[in-house]
Amino acid sequence: MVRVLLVQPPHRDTFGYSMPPLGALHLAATARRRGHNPSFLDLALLLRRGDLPNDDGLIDACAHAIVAAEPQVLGLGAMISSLPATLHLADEVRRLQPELPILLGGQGPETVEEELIARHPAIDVVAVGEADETLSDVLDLLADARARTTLTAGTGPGDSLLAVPGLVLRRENAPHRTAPRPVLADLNAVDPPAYDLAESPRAYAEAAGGGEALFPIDLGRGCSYSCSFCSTPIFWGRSVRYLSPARAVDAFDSLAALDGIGCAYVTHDLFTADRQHILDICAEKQRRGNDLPWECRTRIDLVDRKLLDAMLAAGCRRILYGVESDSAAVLDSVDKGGKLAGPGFDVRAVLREASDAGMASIVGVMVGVPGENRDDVEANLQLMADAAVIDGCSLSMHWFNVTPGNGQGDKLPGELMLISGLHADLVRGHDIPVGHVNSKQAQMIAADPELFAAFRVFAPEWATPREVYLLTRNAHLLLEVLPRSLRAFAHARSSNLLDTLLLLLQAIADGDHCSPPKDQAAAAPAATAKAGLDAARGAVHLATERNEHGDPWEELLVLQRGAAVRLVSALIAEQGDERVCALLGYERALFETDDATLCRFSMDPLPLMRAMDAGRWPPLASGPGTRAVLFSRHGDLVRAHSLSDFLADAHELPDDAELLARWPAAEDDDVTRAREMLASLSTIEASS
Ligand code: B12
Ligand code: SF4
Repeated sequence: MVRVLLVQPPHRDTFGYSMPPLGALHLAATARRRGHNPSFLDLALLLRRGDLPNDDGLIDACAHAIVAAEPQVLGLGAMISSLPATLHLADEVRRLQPELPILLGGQGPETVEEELIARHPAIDVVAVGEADETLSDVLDLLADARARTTLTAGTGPGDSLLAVPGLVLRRENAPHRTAPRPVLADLNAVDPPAYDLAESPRAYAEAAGGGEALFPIDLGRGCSYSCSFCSTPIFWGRSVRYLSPARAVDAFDSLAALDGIGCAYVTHDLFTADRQHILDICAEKQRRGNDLPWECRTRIDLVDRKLLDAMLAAGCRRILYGVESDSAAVLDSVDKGGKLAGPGFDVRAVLREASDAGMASIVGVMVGVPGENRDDVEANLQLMADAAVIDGCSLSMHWFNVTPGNGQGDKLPGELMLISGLHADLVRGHDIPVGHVNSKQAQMIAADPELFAAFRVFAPEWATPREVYLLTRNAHLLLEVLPRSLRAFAHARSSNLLDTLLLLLQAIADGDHCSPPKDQAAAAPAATAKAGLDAARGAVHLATERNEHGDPWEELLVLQRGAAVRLVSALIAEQGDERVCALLGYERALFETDDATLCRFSMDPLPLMRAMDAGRWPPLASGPGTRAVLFSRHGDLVRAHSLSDFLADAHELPDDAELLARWPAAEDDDVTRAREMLASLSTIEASS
């Protein structure tokens, strides 16, 4: 029996929620079944909750927490983004407790296991790929104290571990790879995760600042495609494996029993690969009356209306699609192709169909793909703007980067670069606040381009790295909230979305937000805009970095959504014409009234939208969302009205008292706003 401590190293997740690493909980369950004594320590959770110092003392504090738990074996699980912190942590633990064996696993070490063993002496063993049985095989042997001692001595673990498939370890000071371990043929044989070792979903949600607790659930693994930027098929294999429908619903049942659980997060990357299997899981979930909501990830060319309806009925409420690009050439260049890049496949139509079914979508796109040109990027931004007005769609945009061994880095190694002050999208979350990648980790990354390829990016030809950085940080936030205003503003400037967004983001980042008022009449709005900008800047996280010339470079590391919207709105308000400003007023109102993910589709001023649909002003490629609900906020009270009805009544009844009598829930403010809207709409319609 071995006391093994499985640790999630400190990192910040980037999506505003946090969850335990499911892999570690699976491994713990197997270790327990096989007679060992596992425990679990989530340093990312402790960091998030403020139980660890968020400064240069972080790694030291983490190492002490590990040693205090008195494990006989330490298992660290890393994503590639958390690899530098993990290696730093391993060094510190080794310094404090030299005889403690340290195993590394997870998706971070994928394909660089030898380099890790060769260059990081604190790591004794790396588990390759799926490690459900591997860890326990190692623990069985490390139950022998002598095996533990020889392992950490660095000269060789004795011959016993060499017989365990799926490892890379040190033998005579050189990396040695044991026999490959095939992926598990039957996922039903994997032990259900030991959720009892982790804190509750409620605790995770509270640490993330409230909101809904989203916990991972492992219902399937693997992907039969081979997109060249993606590590999934390499890690999990090119065959798709699932839990049986009965076991899948058992997993939902165990999750549903956890304290505070709000939603299950299906970890499989290609969940709908086997359509019939998903239909069977959904039917079984409904049959058993499990109503836990869930979300999943898949390709957008692997869903259809019947499947979406069945998933929705079984509680699925959101799907993340890696759409990546609206250009077939770009998709083909990264082998994403398939039906998605084929003629006749219409991403927007699928998103609208999902929306009609009532299913929310997240549209993920990449920029900075080698070979991509300005038109390709513009096409992606237009796709995002189209998606943003489809009810239930949200957006995500990533700077293309490589993971070692996935083919891309091998093809174009010379073109990868590390830009000081700018971190690859993969590591977003580490750089904020500054200190997550401390100087030791930054040196590690800079000194080892092979191991840390994912921290480097391709420099595209269509923009400077800084522009790509600003775009990938903020474009999805802005397009999600202000799709119509941004389009209208671009149109008014006779420009496109790419140049318009770059202009706005550069102006904000440079602090050059307000040009002098053009005339006296414009002075007041400009002053208001300036005050708005100044206030918004207070909410922006700033950090001082040095660029490659050593000059201080104050970079906007991230604009919080509210700050991004306020800053850009203020700029548009300053520079846009009356029509653009009216539209901006609507979208700002949508954003500020309530939950933006709902409201931005909801409060479409219908006459304006009709004008837009008809292509009269400004031209839109596709129609807007259709739900017409007006939310209004009064202090903490949010009330919903049917906007079209309310506006229609306001139009029909010029007498405020009559209107209020017909709408008892409405207040004077609503009436005033409706009158303002109608006035603005008639101005817009008249001029369009
Ligand atoms: C859930 C998830 C998240 C969650 C939480 C992750 C967590 N705490 O574990 C959140 C949303 C926070 C997240 C964030 C990010 N994620 Co993520 N995420 C996933 C996802 C969808 C599921 C992970 C999972 O639970 N898998 C199922 C379990 C069973 O597998 P597993 O954890 O890998 O564990 C197995 C092995 O790795 C191994 N193992 C695991 N731990 C250990 C420990 C030891 C000691 C040993 C021996 C073995 C071992 O054994 C396990 C069982 O076989 C994966 C995709 C996927 N399908 O795996 C992406 C994935 C892990 N994420 C990825 C990325 C890129 C990110 C982000 C960088 C995204 C971004 N741009 O911000 C951030 C990074 C956050 C940060 N700052 O570090 C990549 C990682 C690529 C890589 N090679 O490392 C993946 C693979 C997606 C992809 N294909 O691009 N992510
Ligand atoms: S991007 Fe999606 S479809 Fe492509 S290999 Fe990765 S998981 Fe499979």
